[in-house]
Amino acid sequence: MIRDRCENRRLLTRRQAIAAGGTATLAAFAGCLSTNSDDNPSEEGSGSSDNDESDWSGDATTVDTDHPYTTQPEIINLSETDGTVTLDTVNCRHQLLDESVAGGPWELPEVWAWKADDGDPSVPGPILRTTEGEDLEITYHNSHERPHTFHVHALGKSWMDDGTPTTTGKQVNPGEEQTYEVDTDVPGTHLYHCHYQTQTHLDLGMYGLVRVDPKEYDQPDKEFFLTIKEWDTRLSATTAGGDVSYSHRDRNPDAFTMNGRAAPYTLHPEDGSPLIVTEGDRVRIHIANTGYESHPIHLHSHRFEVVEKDGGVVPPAGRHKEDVTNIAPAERKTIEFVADADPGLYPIHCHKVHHVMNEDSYPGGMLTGIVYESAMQTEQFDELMEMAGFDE
Ligand SMILES: [Cu+2]
Repeated sequence: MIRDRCENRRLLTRRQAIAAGGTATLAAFAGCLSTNSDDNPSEEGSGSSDNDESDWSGDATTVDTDHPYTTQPEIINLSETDGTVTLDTVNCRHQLLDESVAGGPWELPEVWAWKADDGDPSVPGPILRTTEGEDLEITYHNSHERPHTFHVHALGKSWMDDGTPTTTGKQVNPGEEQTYEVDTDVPGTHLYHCHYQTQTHLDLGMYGLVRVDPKEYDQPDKEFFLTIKEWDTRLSATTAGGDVSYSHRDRNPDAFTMNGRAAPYTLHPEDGSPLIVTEGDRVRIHIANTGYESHPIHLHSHRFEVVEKDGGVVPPAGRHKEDVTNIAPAERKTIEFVADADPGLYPIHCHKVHHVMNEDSYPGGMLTGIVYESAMQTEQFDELMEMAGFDE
């Protein structure tokens, strides 16, 4: 009976559910999965070998927690703080889609979100921005209930600051802290993440970017960060205490995000990350893949060049115009183009097109848009904003 109720839940969008029965309907559905479990199979990563999913509706939204919601990632200018920042981890819920939008799953009931200093936790974590040559002191103060570490790609550091317990024997236990001294010897866009039980901790949202601008950075007219990732929402559901088994060997993504949101929520001007440009702008997008699968990113009607990859500058002789570039897990590519198309609205999306879906609903998932300012007065833009759940 419980199962039937959950399956019914899947047939309704939340908007329909509210229309049909108001909050009482939602409350009835909220109890579909147990929220009590002392045993958390996700921590050691192997999960349960008994993959009986008979009670699982496939919708992580049906697991309830009262964690606070994540916010949008902030960009922290470390040049203004002498290179210091204190990071921590907070249990949060994370909204993939605005609840008025059709499709699903709508939210991850538990993520482990980075926060910086007095800021709010976010997935991806805060973007730590600095300039080449300004050394960093990144303190990880752990007030979460699990051990974690701070590990950053590409940048120089001593062995004990690599944040990798397997080789350093060091982790930051609950209540402890460690300061990681990191050089900014490699300009570029770099990934940071927790390296404790990485298969689980990274996949629960413990990732973010460090951006090191070269000393003489040729700032473009418009610059965006796009962190792409696919999710198997069962991991979040089981971590939140839902009655679902999950195995890393059986990871089967059902949510696809850009900067933590699924389309059309990605197009929401405040909660998403539409790329708003003016005709003639020189535009750079720093794309990073924090998932475990590759994602070929395609731009409509613009041809770009890959100008940086993993902290290396692509020499001009190696650049060429293209419209799709594959981004492997942990890879970072900076692409550059001129906003010289017919001013309008143009998708940018993963071309594994089944990643451009929210469950069975297309379009969704790993998609956002290039929006020309001059096209924002059109009815097409109004429709897009309505789809994105933005009604002001
Ligand atoms: Cu961790």
